[in-house]
Amino acid sequence: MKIIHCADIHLGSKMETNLSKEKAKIRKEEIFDAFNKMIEYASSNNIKHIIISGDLIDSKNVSSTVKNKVLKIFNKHSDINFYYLEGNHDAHVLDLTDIPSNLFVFNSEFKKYVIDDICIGGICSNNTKDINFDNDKYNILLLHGNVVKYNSNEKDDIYLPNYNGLNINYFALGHIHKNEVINVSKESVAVYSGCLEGRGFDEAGSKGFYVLDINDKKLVNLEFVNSPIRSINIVNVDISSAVDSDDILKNIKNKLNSYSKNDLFKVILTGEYELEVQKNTQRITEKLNEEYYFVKIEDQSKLKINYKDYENDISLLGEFVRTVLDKQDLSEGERNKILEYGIKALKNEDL
Ligand SMILES: [Mn+2]
Repeated sequence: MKIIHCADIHLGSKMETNLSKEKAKIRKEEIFDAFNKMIEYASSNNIKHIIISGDLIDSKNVSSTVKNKVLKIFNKHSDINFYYLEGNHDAHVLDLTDIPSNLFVFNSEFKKYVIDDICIGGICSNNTKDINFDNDKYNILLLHGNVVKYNSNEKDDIYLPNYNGLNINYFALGHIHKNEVINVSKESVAVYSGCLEGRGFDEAGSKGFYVLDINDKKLVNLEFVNSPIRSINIVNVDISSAVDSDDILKNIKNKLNSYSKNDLFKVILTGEYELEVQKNTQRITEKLNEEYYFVKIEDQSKLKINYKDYENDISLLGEFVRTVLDKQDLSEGERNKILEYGIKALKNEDL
């Protein structure tokens, strides 16, 4: 039997960091699209059970339109069962007095549902004392929190050795937005599905859900389906060889060539550039945004200065460079900017 495991969808999330109001609105819809796309995947692959390990909804402050839209999705797919654990963002957000019959909710008390030889249980806390699984089933436990290396009393911390002996075969985890598989023992695995769609550059990389294939009480296959509507990418571009701004733009475009124009990018400029390179990151950003859905540039490149050239230079330029290099309270970025502008000004070059 196949089961989907997802988490941290954050429906209703505002998506306003980085993006314009119009784009944020579209991205907000696209989070729903990603959720619907996963359910479509389930439908077309005849998968009847979907686990949602918390933070389905972004916050308790989402509009009732968002909440109704979520319930409508469950109602629409009445042939699929949804096992939903409330997370730290969406505790008590859905009105549980009138929920669809195919939605099974876990909150503060341990509950479990049996499907043939598989049992799906869940609890909102790291309290283990009420967890009771039979040892003749393949047992899945939904939890929402941080897997930690040392035992801790923090309510969001999950210390896996505390679950030893409870017959758990699959920890369906949520809370960490990056997908990860943690091998616990020969019979047990802990899995973070990560979120379905990256919401910012701290959520770059592959995004999607896991498909568990359980046969005869064994996990015979675990597949990650990477399926974001738009992927979020952080791309390093070394500009050391660039001779001017157009050249930098060309270097970036070459690097972005292998990605979709519909994606979001943070381009990090690295390397050392010559003083003569007129690096206009604002213009480069504008040009890239004409072609790609969203690009922002983080400039970590450095002005190439041969400090030896100025060591014994008694000119004003030499004095200036030495003074700036001696200033201990400047950050690397500030130092570069001051050196660049100062040297150009003193050499009568365009700023
Ligand atoms: Mn969370």
